[in-house]
Amino acid sequence: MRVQERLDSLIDEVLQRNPGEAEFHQAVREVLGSIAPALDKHPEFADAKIIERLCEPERQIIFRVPWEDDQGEVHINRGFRVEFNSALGPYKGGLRFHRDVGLGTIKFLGFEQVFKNALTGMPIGGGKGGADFDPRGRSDREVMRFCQSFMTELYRHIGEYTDVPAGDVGVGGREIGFLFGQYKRITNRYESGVLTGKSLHHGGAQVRTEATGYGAAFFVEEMLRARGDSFDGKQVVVSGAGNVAIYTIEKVHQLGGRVVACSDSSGFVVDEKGIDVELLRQVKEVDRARISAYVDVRRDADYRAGASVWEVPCDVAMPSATQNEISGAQAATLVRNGCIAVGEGANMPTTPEGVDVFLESGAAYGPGKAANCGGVAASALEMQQNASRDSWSFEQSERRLREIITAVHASCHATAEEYGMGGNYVAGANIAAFTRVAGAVLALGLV
Ligand code: NDP
Ligand code: 2IT
Repeated sequence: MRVQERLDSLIDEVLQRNPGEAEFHQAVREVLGSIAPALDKHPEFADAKIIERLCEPERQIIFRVPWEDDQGEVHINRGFRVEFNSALGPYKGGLRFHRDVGLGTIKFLGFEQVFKNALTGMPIGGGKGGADFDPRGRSDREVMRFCQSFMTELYRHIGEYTDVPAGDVGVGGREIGFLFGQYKRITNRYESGVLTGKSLHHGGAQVRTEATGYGAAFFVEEMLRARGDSFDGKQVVVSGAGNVAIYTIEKVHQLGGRVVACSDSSGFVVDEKGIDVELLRQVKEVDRARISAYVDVRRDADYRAGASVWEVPCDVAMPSATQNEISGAQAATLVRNGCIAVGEGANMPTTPEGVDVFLESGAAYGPGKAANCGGVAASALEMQQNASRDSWSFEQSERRLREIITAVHASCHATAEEYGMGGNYVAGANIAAFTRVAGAVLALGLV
């Protein structure tokens, strides 16, 4: 059977074995659609059924999370941890708290994480977890009770050599603090390396908070540099207004670009003078308010409710909110408006139709597993500091992050060239990541 036919039948098998998990199917199709040339070169991976093994999580944990709100009403949520692959190191990946979370979402994120983590070159496997808990509008005390209940089950599955969660949508410094507090209390172990994204009080690392956004900006800078271009004078649109978006905006400004718009799930803000990061941080991180509050202070900025931020013309688009937030039509609008580069801060933010539009347009398109790997790479640096009871300066940490992103870009770029698909970062990222993780799986024997 031809390699691509074999991969297509594997995709069919994954779809049948995992019904109703549309986002997981999409992520599997994306990777298996790119790696045929790598299998041609490495028939040993097919003989040992490495791809079948990569598509089946090593372990999937689903649990009940009961908690009480401030009025004494009882709520029951569902918690997840999918431990996908540990060939390269302990399972590593974030926790997402969002009302739409289900097993298919966590599996897509865990699958992506395996390849993303392989790309970083760090010793980390891949996993993901979370809950269908909606933190919006909840008090600090409610969030604390939820986190404590969630950890009361999760603690038995994690550990610095086993599985190391971090943040994702809805899980930031506040939640990691509550989760670490409960882990420490239950286990009576000050095991800093069990979670990353901790505060600086508890063994957290400099630059972890900023790393995903900073890394995405560095990755786009590298893509532009490879074309003899730079951020200088570029108009940039960022979606989202959370952790990734805020630090993407900050770094793009430092690199010479101007971010004119950002968004949340209710609408978007356009500020032609450039988004004021300090104000955005105040609105989102301190006040925990909606983005519409930005224009209450910056009176010359515009807020548009219910509209898509991708209508705003830009040279560079940096989706940093959620999966499938750029449709084929929205990608076409971006390209028509002159967009020449896309760097995905979010995981799988572009639909397959949108990806085709970007690739056909010749834009530099940096897929999430490459463009947003700075976050998890900085988590691996946090684990390294925890293991050696050390802490590095901000400058040293940012320098390491920059080196890692430069190396990831070079690896994606060179791999695409090597396989005759120069400029295609989807192929470059998938093949480079697959080759590394497949080699590690194979060498462990049939486990
Ligand atoms: P945050 O919770 O800090 O912020 C999320 C932002 O995205 C908010 O502005 C939110 O708006 C918006 N958003 C979330 N879900 C949706 C949705 N369904 N529709 C529209 N807007 C939505 O999360 P992060 O910034 O950490 O994560 C953003 C993306 O980056 C995710 O895809 C995540 O997986 C990815 N990522 C995060 C990393 C990290 O280190 N944190 C690392 C690598 C990738 P609203 O408040 O209205 O919901
Ligand atoms: O999607 C991601 O890479 C993250 N949410 C960060 C994971 C981590 O372990 O730092």
